[in-house]
Amino acid sequence: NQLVFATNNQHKTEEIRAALIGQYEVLNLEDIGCFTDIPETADTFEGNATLKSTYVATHYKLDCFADDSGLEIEALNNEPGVYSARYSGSRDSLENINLVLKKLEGVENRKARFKTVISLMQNGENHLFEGVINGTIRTALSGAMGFGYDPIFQPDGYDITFAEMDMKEKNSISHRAIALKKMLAFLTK
Ligand code: ITT
Repeated sequence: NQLVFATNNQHKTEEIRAALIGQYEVLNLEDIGCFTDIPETADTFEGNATLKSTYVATHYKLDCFADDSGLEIEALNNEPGVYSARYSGSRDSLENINLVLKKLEGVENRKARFKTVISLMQNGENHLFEGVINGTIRTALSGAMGFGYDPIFQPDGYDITFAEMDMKEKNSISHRAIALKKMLAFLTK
């Protein structure tokens, strides 16, 4: 069983592969020979996930899914949101994290959530699945695992950040894992 995952993000590929191990073989864009930077010009997660999945479905005639995700911070009017990957103008995670920490300096409301929307293109139809996890933004980085904003995101009910969890633990609660479970339920029904 193969699934094509329309991503250039190696960390996303690793998390999805770990979650689907023994169930599906996951091919990413590199694996299907697609080296295009697919334009993500929509202003919603749904829109951008759909642009990525549609690109592969159209150009490669393959069913596939894509994940658009990001961090929404309440005190910043839900920024960085769809702009999470390049919030500071660069894709450098540390620069993006530092910008968030600077904007939240002295701010008491640290509430945030990670959101993933998966778009599954199957037989020309688009199916959307969403996953959300609530948490808070730390005042400093902690942990070296994961990627992106993981070192400053502490999920509710935990006293460690995503970056202090191994992939298995993150995959047991994350926004991406929740959306993925919904897609799996759809695929196996
Ligand atoms: P693809 O579009 O190729 O899949 P991308 O990195 O550009 O890869 P997005 O456009 O969905 O992906 O941007 C998501 C950004 O949000 C990502 O680069 C991280 O900065 C952040 N992000 C998403 N999920 C995350 C997670 O589980 N942990 C930490 N940061 C995350």
